Order: sequence, then structure tokens, then C-alpha cells
Amino acid sequence: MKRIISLILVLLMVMGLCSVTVGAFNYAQNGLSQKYKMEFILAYGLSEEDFDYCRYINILEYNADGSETSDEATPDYILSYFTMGDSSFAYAAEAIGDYVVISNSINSPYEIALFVFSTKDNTVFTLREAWDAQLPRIEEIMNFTGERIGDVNYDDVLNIKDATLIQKALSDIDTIKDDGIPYVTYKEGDPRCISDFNRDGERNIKDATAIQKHIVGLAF
Ligand SMILES: [Ca+2]
Ligand SMILES: [Ca+2]
Repeated sequence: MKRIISLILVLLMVMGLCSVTVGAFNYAQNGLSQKYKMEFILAYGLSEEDFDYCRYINILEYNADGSETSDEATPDYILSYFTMGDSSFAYAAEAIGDYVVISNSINSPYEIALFVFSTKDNTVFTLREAWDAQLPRIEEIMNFTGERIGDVNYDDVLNIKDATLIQKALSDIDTIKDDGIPYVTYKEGDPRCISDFNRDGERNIKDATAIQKHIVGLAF
């Protein structure tokens, strides 16, 4: 799903469209993006020389209240996909909060090449910091950049269907594709496995039960 969105975005950029709304986010690749690129780098504590090495940056603008952004108004937050000069493109995944997120730069000098920039106070949050601070609309951001742990059918909703799919996979009636984000190879016990809902390093019936309990608001 995310790969399809990325391909569509790249295609639209190639076609010369300046911005396009994806869900509730506005994807910008215009003069405004270049302005934020510099602000973003300086806010993160990098030197202006580093700017030359920033070869790739994608911007998603959004407002805290869910309203649409425009070229005229400053968005409240900017989600950035950020790659430094010598980085090669290779997908890396990391478990953050209730999600597994991806970076497209395993050699980035940062924990993961996804950041949220607050335009109000020029603050840069790593995705983990953004999750810990529970920034506005953080779940939408995490869903956009990764997968919810336990959402084994990848429909962006955690519900009984996911618990059922885990049960079927355990009985070899069905399979869980990739057990993670399709870009990354996972082994059972990997802390990034999407099916390991209770985070104990194993996929078993306890994960299906934990999802069922979570759905009805019980601790697991
Ligand atoms: Ca699901
Ligand atoms: Ca488990």
C-alpha cells in the first residue's frame, strides 16, 4: 500500500504537479519545500555545508486540526523523508510505539530518516520523539509511514480479522504476507514482526488473544 502511494507520488512529481493531497496530508515538492529543507536542516543542528549533502527530501505538510494546507499558509507540521549525501537506498525498519516504520536510508546518520518539523517553534522531532510526545495526528503519520503492529492483513485497521488471520496462519490455513513491511525480510522473533502483537518475540495464539482483548479494551 505504501509502496503504491510512493510510486503515485513520484509519478505525479515527474508529471510536474506541485502538490497533491494524500489522505489528509498535502504532499509538496515546490519552492516551499526548499525553504523548509533549509529550516529543517538548521533546526536539526546541522551546518549549512550539510545542506549540500542532503540529496533527497520529501515533504508532507499537515495541520494539527486536520484542515487542508495550502501554498499560502504555513502548515503546523511537516513530515520529512530525509536522506544525506552518501546514503544508499536500502530499506530499514524499526518498531516505534504501536507501529513498525521504515526508512529508505539504512546508512542515514540518524536513527531513522523520518522526522516531524513543527513550524511553530522550529522544533524537529524524530519519529520516536513524535510518538512519545503524541503529537497531533501521530497515528495517521505512523500509518502513512509504516504498519500498525498486529495489523497482519494490512488494511490500516486493527480488528478481529487480524486475530483470525493469526489463528489461521498458526493452523497453516492461511499465511501472513511478509510478516512486516514488504521491503524488509523478517525472521520469527524479530522485534519488528507485525504479527507479534504482545512483543514477546514469538508468533503464537497469545498474539491473537491479545488482539481480541485489546479490541474490547482489556489489558493483555
Ligand atoms: Ca487489519
Ligand atoms: Ca507474541
